[in-house]
Amino acid sequence: MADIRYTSAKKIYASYGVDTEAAIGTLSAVPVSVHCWQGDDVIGFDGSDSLSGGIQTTGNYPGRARTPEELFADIAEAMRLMPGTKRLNLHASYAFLGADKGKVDRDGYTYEYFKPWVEFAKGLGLDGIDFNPTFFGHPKMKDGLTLSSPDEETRRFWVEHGRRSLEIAAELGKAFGKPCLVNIWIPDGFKDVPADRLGPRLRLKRSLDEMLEGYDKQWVVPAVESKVFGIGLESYTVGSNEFYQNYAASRGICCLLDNGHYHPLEYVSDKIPALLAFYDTVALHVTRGVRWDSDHVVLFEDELKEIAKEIVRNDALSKVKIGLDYFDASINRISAWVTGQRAMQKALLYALLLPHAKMKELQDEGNFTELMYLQEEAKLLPMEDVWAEYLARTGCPDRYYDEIVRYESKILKERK
Ligand code: RNT
Ligand code: ZN
Repeated sequence: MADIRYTSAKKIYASYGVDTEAAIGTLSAVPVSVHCWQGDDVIGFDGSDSLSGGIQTTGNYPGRARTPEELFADIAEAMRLMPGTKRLNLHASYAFLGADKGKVDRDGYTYEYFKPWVEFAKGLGLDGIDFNPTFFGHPKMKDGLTLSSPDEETRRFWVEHGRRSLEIAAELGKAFGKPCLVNIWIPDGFKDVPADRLGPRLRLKRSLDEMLEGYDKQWVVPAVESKVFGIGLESYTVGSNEFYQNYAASRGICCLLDNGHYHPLEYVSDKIPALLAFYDTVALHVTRGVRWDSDHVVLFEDELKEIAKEIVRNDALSKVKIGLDYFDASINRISAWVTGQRAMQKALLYALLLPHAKMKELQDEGNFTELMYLQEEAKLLPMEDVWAEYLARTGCPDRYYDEIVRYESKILKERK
């Protein structure tokens, strides 16, 4: 049955000039960086027991991973249900400190503390590890500030954490023979009307320059992530979009666009080609904001399709680094992980199955009537059959909900 359906879909797509075999082949090779933090509500291993820094998880569904062992098991289970090429996106707060816990702080982290992750990721056959210094969930944030703090000791602590993170990332890159993306996001901002908006930005600029001095250009790709506001930090964000775009452009590093980090009528799908006109690399945090930067589970929705279309039709699959960033604690966390990753994969497949050359031609000819007709036709083409074939070839179960239920009743239920 599946065979018949795929054969028929292949023919239908071919009649539009689309090669489903090529689409499946391309999709299986695109790396998607899967965030480690969906499994434990962004808490980490290094001492924090709650989230701070303007971000929040909501919900208290049972089964949160409370230990490194539990998180490893959950990631392995989730990844088993995720088709395609995967990388692991790690935060520094997930360091294995062992006997050094309580003795070493984030300004003293080294690659040693992350070796278990490397072994783990290699065991799962992952493409590599990406890394994030963790500038939140820590007592050294002073008055909500880290790299932009006017307190020199605080600022230096975080600069050192950033430097250490870049060093760790170089080792991670070498370990997999692929560059490691290091995303810099800081929560710094103010709840209420600031008295000085420039000062913090000048300090952030200086801190970033100090952090990035001499980083390993072969193995590390640094990126900066802006946002509009955080919870409790509504009036001012030091690391705004304009700040980071100018910083990245002037320093030859990369921008990371999180699609929850803009005003609701601004679209990251439109920002991708704008940046591709100037940058070789653009990084993404794919998320889903509902009314605010809520980090809901990514779903197969219009804006996600547009994002995927901009990556695919601009031949930018190797230029755009796709990473996931959502955290839902109100449903089974493994299901949340898998659903979001599959939505990203579906969106990429959707985009890979569109007759882009023909559509561009119609646009350039000014034939907007036929373009609209074709865009509407394309929406109902039998992508489901190609998706099912893709899953079968990657060995991933089609109906993964049964697997979620099994793991929940066997493993998660035991976590009281
Ligand atoms: C926060 C940013 C940031 C974090 C992760 C955990 O608003 O999106 O990327 O979600 O680093
Ligand atoms: Zn993000």
